[in-house]
Amino acid sequence: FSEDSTVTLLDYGAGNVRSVRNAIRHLGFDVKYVNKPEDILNANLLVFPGVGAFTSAMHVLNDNGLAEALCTYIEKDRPFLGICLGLQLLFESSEENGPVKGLGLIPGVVGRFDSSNGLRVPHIGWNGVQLTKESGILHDIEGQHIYFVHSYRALPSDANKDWVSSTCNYGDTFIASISRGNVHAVQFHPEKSGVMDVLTRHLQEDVPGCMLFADDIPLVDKTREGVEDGDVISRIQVGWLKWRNASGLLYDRKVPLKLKGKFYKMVVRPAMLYGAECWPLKEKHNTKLCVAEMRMVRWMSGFTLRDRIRNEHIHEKVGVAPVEDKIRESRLRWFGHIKRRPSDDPVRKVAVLDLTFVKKEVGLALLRNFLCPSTKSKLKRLASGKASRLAKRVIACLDVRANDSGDLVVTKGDQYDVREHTDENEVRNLGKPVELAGQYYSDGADEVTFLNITGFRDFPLADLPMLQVLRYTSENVFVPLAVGGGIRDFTDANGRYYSSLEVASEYFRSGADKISIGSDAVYAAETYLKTGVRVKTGQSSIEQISTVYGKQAVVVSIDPRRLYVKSPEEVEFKTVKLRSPGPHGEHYVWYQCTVNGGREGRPIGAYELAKAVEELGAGEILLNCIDCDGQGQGFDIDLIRLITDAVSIPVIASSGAGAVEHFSEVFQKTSASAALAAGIFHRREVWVFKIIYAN
Ligand code: 1PR
Repeated sequence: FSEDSTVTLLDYGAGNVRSVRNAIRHLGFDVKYVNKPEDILNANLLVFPGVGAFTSAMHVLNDNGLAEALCTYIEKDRPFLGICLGLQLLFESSEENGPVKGLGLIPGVVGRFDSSNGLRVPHIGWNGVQLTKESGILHDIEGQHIYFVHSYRALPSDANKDWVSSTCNYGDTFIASISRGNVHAVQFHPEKSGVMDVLTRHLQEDVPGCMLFADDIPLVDKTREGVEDGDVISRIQVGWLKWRNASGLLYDRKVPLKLKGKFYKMVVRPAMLYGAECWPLKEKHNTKLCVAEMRMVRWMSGFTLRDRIRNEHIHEKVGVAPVEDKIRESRLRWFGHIKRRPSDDPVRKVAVLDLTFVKKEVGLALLRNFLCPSTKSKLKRLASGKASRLAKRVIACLDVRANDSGDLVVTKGDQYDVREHTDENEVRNLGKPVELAGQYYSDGADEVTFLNITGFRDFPLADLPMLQVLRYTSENVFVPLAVGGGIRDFTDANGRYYSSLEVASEYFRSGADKISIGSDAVYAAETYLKTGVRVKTGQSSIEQISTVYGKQAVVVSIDPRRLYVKSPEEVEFKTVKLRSPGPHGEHYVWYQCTVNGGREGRPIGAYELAKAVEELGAGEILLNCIDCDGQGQGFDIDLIRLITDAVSIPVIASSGAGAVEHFSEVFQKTSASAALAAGIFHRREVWVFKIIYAN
């Protein structure tokens, strides 16, 4: 390897390479782009962050002579890192819009995930990998969750087993990474797998709620040794345990874990990444058995008690994590909170433990291992145990618009009304977009979504501040960024026509990983359904953008509102039977789609729209609900069930979160893949993100 700290980046202009560039720069390297085949042949470190669709990528590579140069470079075992499509293109061919020939360096065909058995495709979110051989760059991701977003995958076989360095499970076991010599490629996105230190940060502040804290438990090591799913660690060896209850009384306990007379056992579930369940083993003092039906996943929950307790002992004990090599740190400590359940006697509360492990920017560690091979440590042993499962995502949403003074602000409405009810009637201002996005990233959000809520009337390419927001945000936020608002065809005042694809491309170039289409998706679905024969014209924004950038990059944002009816026959759209009668004694509701920020109702239901946009090529649905927006009363479970049943692409539940429990509820009662919230995060009512749930 050369001492040169310049990384050559192969950008063929079909997606967001900005975040890869930013991640590389963040690690102290310069970036140079490939313009011609010689740039590849002369590279010292070549990164190929393939994004978009296989066919268009291969066209660009073939047309510019880049394909041949790439093969020569890789065959010479020069340092190479392919990301996502950058892995797939190395195989013989892909079924994506094909079959289409790939570079043919690795035996195998890239095929689509099989969604026929109820699997939601694309595979979007945080999943774990199993290392199958030592690669020199993967050791920091062992046992961690990392970010995937793709509909196609290559499968391991005898023919390619020399290449495969890790696998992941989603429906079937697919190739998560390949490594041979200096050539590496990963199906996941290291540049989007950054997770900041959640725990340490929050322990430096006053924390609302009670906390349990235990130090030096051996569970971490156990997990790393591959404890099997279902293993029981009945005696949790805690160094010490301190607990203040709601009245401020301090409890101090040594092993085994025993809380207010209840013992807990813990079942390790590596399938959920650090997941565990705990419940009372025995009852003492005749206390009613309270099942702490907790599922734990990555990170931790928010707090449910209203009491604010200053817990100096916790602060003192933990302080700032003594982490020398911050990137390597993947274990820390765990703590929990006391959760009051409505049915509980307030004196005898259910004690719930949340496991929390703090890890640091795992994906960046992988990039660093590739860029600075001297820092790499040998993988001591390969992970065993069962494969992990895709985790549910928690997404922070920032509704953005210009206020009356022209500044771009984060705002938040109640049922889409974002104005203060004062004499001035000003736009509610909740902060600055870049700052808040950075805050939510460091709080542990899985994704950040920006919605340019006046995009339906302002042309986004004239809205340079929004593009700037994306550019600045993507410099320091290493989780996926989605952006919506105004994605449609447009003719400006000078008569210049911009296709929705051009608009989306500008967003991708500025740092977006996904774009979200609202109003235009409604019109596209209406046109598509109107013909009765469901002919795809290829002209809609959904079709155009997903063809070039891949389905996984296209989200459709639905803004439905409830309309109550006495019987399903009253409307031609799918209705839901109400559990309690509507405002005028109705027994059914249908969800009418709206456009222009909820201002105009359209003759199409959310169910019909969801099905149509999936057929047109959307990869994900962001499901809002105008009635619930900003109300803090929980998600509309009926609506979410209606839509998750209608489609096989991932659905993001949105609107109405007002407490941590609402996240648990939506994940327990529906098959939503992610939950999005705005108000509770902006108001700092819940500020620890990684909510307690995995399947
Ligand atoms: O139609 O393609 O230009 O897209 C416009 C986008 O802007 C759509 O995604 C639409 O949902 C959004 N939008 C337009 N007007 C508003 C508004 O609020 N006046 N925001 C708006 C929609 C809803 C969610 C909100 C959740 C969670 N906001 O994004 O963040 O309801 O809120 P909560 O947790 O506080 O309840 P186009």
